[in-house]
Formats: sequence, structure tokens, C-alpha cells
Amino acid sequence: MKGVRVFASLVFVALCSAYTVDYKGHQLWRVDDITAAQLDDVRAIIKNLDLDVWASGRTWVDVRVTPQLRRSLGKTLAALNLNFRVQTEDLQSPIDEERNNLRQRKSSTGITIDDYNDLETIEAFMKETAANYDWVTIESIGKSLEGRDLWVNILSVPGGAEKPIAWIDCGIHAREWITHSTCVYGLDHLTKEYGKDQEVTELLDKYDIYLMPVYNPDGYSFTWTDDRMWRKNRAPTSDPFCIGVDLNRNQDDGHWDGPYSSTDPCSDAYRGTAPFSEPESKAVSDYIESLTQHQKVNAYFNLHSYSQLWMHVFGWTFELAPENDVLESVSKIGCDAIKATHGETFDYGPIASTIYPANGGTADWGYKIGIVHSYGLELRDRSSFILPKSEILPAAEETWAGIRAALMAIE
Ligand code: 0X9
Ligand code: ZN
Repeated sequence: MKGVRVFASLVFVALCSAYTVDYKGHQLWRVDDITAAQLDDVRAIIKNLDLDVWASGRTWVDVRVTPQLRRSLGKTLAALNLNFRVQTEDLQSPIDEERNNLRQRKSSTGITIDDYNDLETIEAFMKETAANYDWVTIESIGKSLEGRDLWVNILSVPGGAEKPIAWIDCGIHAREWITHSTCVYGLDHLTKEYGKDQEVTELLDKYDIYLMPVYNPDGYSFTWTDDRMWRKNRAPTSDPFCIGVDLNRNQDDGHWDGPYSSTDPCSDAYRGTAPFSEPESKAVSDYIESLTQHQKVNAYFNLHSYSQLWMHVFGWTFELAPENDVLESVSKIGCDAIKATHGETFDYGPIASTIYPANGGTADWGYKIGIVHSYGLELRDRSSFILPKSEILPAAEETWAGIRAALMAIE
């Protein structure tokens, strides 16, 4: 009897701690009110301590702090007069909470639009949607490093003259789950509402929509099994202890080898060995480029989280694009539509000055191949990759309102 109980509790423990990477005791700190004069200090601390940066803005940065680092980092920041506050006391607790919620739901099969869905469920939903609508197709545009299909849904309502294309992808960064759920919502909403909702109907009458809910399936799958906070793909690197290339530093934007990415395979911003060295970024970019041969690709939306930003080119330089005025006005239209949905505010502007400069990003690549309206969006919220279930639909609704408004404004 005792043996049975021990066995039962072992099974229970195994189910509860399904992730192999544990963040118990890790905290998320926000270093705030950073002045221009303090910026170099902050950068040096991040580099010296090899801190894991989760997000940042013009005057703040969120870093994950291990239990071992707390004391010394606190002292260092205080000595430099840098303000910081603990944003999440124990990073494992929201991860556990999220997992418990998902487990409770698990009795139901099939997609749940107002919740997070694993890779298999999303793929099944994409196939099912293509089977249910004669104007929706599904295509595998290549394979990930671990051999998973890279799926895209094409929403193309027949009739009228040839339409321009709008490309929207989600999940280039594995842990940004609110983006995957936003793409899934889009697929569901646009298909169900075409011919009923006037705004959806106008959008699909104007555009062929190419929707890729999971840009980085190997990484996404890994965030469900091993490490909820995984960001990159799962490519082996020259360092046997470090895995993964940041697919948003791997694009052939003409400035891949610039200073604003990492050459260190252990970094979360590792650029890879060459532009488009990665099967995922290569497949997506080849495919989009092939689309431009036959049809106009009017816009590219690359979805991220978090920090509520709507960004346009450039990322590689602080210089402004010649089209900056129009990019700013379309971004404003997008942000206004977001605000009108649930009151959330998004800041907008060029990538370099709105978040930070970055080489090898999707928007700069899109711009380089002639897609001027190439945007990078950072969705909700302002403090975490883990968003409660209650925010999944609102986040998706406002994002699609923004994308729709922007697309209707682009000529
Ligand atoms: O660093 C990034 O790649 C993005 N931020 S995140 O925290 N989601 O990782 C910002 C990149 C902005 N550039 C493009 N989207 N092209
Ligand atoms: Zn991201």
C-alpha cells in the first residue's frame, strides 16, 4: 500500500514539474529611470554579469536575476544610483500557475481560442480551417531544424482584381505565447466573420492574408516541454553547451554583421553563422520573396511580446527611412485602433530608438526587399511573457484591430 502511495506521488510530482528548467528563486527586476549618462553603466553590468534581458525601453530594462546574483547586483545598482524594483518575486510561480491552469483544461480536445494551445493543436486547427473553407489553404513552406513543418494559412477570398498580400507571423520567439494565441484568434475570427462583420469583410476583400502562427515550432514545442522561457530556435552551435539562434538576428537585412546582435552562441541574441543560416528564417524569407515575384506584398507584421510597442524601420541604424513620415502615420493609425478597442496604449516609432538597435531583424529585411510597411509589434503586457488567460482575447482583439486599421490605410 505504501509502495502504491509512493508511486502515485512520484507520478504526481512528475506531472507537476513537467518542465526540466526551473526558475524557482529567480526574480525579474526592472531597472528604471535610467538616464542617458547611466546607459553605459547599465550595458556594462548586463555584459559583465551575463544578465538575461527580458525586455527594455528607452529608460528601463527588465532582467532575470538568479538567487546567487541578487545581493551583488543589488549592491552594484545601488552604488551607481540606479533605481530598481522586483517585478516578479519568484518566476517559477507564474509558470506553475499557467501550467496548472492548462492541465485543468486538458480534458477538452481541439483548439481553445481563449487559451494557449500546444503545437499539435494549433497545426490541427490550421488544417481543419483549410478543410472547412474553400478560400483558405494551408501550405508547408519548409521544415524546421528538427524536421517540423513550417505551416502557413492563406486566406484568399475569390473575386475582384488581384489583391495585394499582407503577411503576419507569430512566435518567432518561442516564449512569446501571446503572439501564437493572437495568430490563432486571427485565423478563427477572420474565417468566421467574413461576410458577416463589415470590417473583416472589407479587409479580406482588399487583401490576401498569409498567416503563420508558429514561425519557430522547435522552440515553441520546447517551451511546452522543457523551458517555458526559451526564445531562440533549437540549432546546435559551435558551443556544445549552448543551443539556438535568435531568428530575429539572423535575417539578411544587409547589416547582419553589425554591432547590435551577438556572436556568442550562448547569448539569447545570437545571430548565427551567416545571414539566413537557419532553416526557419531561410524558409520564411525565401517564401515571402517568391510571393513578391508575382504579387505585391504590401505589408509584413512580425509579432512579439512584451511591452506594447508598434515599430517600423530601421533597427540597424538610428537614421530615419525616407518613408518615415508615412510609417509614423500608419503606426499611429494602428496604435489608435488598438487604444479604441480596450484602452491599451502602445508607443510607436523606429525600432532603434523605440526599443533598441538590432541587426538582422525581420523588419529591416522586409524593407530591404521592398516591403516598406514592415512592422515589429510588441504585444501586451508591460511586465511579463506570462499573461493570464483573461488577457488572451483582449490582446488578440486589439492587435487585429490595429493590424486591420493599418492595412486599410496602406495604399
Ligand atoms: O529583440 C527583439 O528581437 C524584439 N524584442 S523581443 O523582446 N520580443 O525580443 C524587438 C525587435 C524589433 N525588430 C523587429 N521586430 N524586426
Ligand atoms: Zn520577440
